[in-house]
Amino acid sequence: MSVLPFNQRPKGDVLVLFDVDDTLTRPRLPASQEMLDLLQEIRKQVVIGFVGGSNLVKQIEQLSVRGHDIFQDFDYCFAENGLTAYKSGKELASQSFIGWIGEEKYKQMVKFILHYIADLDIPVKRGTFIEFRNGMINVSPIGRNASTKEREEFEKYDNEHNIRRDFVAALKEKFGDFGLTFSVGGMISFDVFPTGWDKTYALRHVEQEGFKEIHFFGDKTHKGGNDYEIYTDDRTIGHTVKGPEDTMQQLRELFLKQ
Ligand code: M1P
Repeated sequence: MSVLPFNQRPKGDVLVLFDVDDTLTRPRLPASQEMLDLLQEIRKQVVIGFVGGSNLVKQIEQLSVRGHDIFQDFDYCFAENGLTAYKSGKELASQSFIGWIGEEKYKQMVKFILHYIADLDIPVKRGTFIEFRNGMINVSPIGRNASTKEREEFEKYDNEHNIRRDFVAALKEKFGDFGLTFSVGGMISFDVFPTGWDKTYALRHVEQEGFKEIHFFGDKTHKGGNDYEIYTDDRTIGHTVKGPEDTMQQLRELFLKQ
């Protein structure tokens, strides 16, 4: 499919950014054909991108599906809140979490986290309790190897027993002076990154592009949710969605109705 350069699209000075889980797709699941088609439809007019908390591998699993390719389908790909960034398929320069925090502080935190998880009495534990990423670490008490069913059960259990809330409180108490943000964005884990490296980080990559409007669509736009900062940022027009169906409906209203 041939894609018009930004300045040849009717609204090439409008950027529309999307969260991934529960905005473009069901959490951790592939996008529907309907969603993928609709995104290409609105892309004929505007510039589009995603800003996910997850790493790029997971976004590829969710969006490079049904013969699609994220690098061809999205003008901007922002993984890990924009710490991994691509424009028109080309990688943009970025920073790293480990470079920022340093090995010593990181080691102290890993020791604490793994001891804390070892002592946690929860019904199920799997593997990969810390996922080391470019711009953050992701910590999961049950482990990232949990199956879809185990994820759902953990989320329910966590809602009753506040496992993640208490874990984050313990980390804040111990490492409050490290300048970190702890963000619960999904079902089984929380992200840890330098304060300010939330989804607004992605906006740094488009600052010089002169967009007149930047729309952001996300589901976790409430305070404490991982879409909150970019949703409330002065540079964006925020839209809260209830899930992929709602995103599609709002997109049709905003961009396809004449
Ligand atoms: O995109 C939201 C979150 O998705 C995953 O969370 P979980 O595995 O807990 O459902 C993670 O990739 C997390 O980093 C991300 O913020």
